[in-house]
Amino acid sequence: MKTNIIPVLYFAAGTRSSRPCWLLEECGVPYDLEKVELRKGEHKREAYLAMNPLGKVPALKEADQIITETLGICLHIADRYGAKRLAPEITDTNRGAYYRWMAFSVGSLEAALLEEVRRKTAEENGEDFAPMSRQLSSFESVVKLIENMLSTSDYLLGDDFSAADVLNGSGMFWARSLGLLEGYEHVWGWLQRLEARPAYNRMLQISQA
Ligand SMILES: N[C@@H](CCC(=O)N[C@@H](CS)C(=O)NCC(=O)O)C(=O)O
Repeated sequence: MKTNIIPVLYFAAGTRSSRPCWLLEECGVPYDLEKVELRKGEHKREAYLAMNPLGKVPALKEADQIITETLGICLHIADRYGAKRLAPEITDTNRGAYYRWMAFSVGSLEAALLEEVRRKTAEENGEDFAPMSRQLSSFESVVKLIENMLSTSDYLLGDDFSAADVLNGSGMFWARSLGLLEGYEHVWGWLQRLEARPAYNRMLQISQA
């Protein structure tokens, strides 16, 4: 088994790639960062499409293994490099809750947020808003669930920070920038705790470099 492989993160600032970047910084392990210039269309060139045929960032390369999809990459990083600090162990009673919140970040939070972005765009263009699907949870129901969760604990899994805070927190930073978090004091407090983390700030510096 290969043990000393340095992962390479394909990254573009201001995108979902900030999530695995933040997580790698939390792990404190060596990794290489390959910046992908979206404006130059580098993610649509043959070399990149060979890694991710969808032409999207992020992607993670480890020797011959390529992982795409932010959630998949983050699940991998937390288990592989997190030294048991970013994900409860498989036998831990919190592992089920961890899976729930990791999946929630994409299946519920991100889906609801994308609907809010569509709603805002329709409003700005003076168009009627037609929901993508009635099956999606509303952003209000999603944020209320997180607000309720955080009224009794500092982080989504309780006292301990985990990769679930990175994924859901990143979504909520976006929601805050859209003005969707007024009145959710526990979510605001949690985001402030996340913003105070040195690894989060290193990720921001990397994004601005
Ligand atoms: N489901 C994918 C979505 C990735 C995605 O949409 N990435 C965006 C940036 S946040 C992208 O690469 N956009 C460039 C484009 O579509 O041309 C994931 O979670 O990784």
